[in-house]
Amino acid sequence: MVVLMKYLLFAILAASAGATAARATQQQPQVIEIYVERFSFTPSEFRVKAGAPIEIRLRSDDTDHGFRIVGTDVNVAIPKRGKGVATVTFVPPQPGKYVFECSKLCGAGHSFMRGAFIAE
Ligand SMILES: [Cu+2]
Repeated sequence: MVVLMKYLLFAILAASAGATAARATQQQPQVIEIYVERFSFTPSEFRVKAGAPIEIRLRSDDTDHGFRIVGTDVNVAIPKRGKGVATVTFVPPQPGKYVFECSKLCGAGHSFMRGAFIAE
């Protein structure tokens, strides 16, 4: 049942991405929606598949932020609340832990704005 729920959730997210296929295929990225605010990412931890594309959609709930995956060239600006969504497409090349952090100075707690995802 849990597996079915996860599948349904993925199908809904894929549909919202404009995908026409109702069934998940290997080409369709796993979509992760992240809410960003001083001074956290929500969710700040999640799991993905190594070697498969992921699409991370970042939405700010307050000011400008940034999103950088440490050790990669991924670094995007996240516009302030109501000004749009930043989208990152990324393929984790190998299993492991990928740390991400805010790359735009956004206040006193900026350096604590971190998270990580596990590729397995
Ligand atoms: Cu910041």
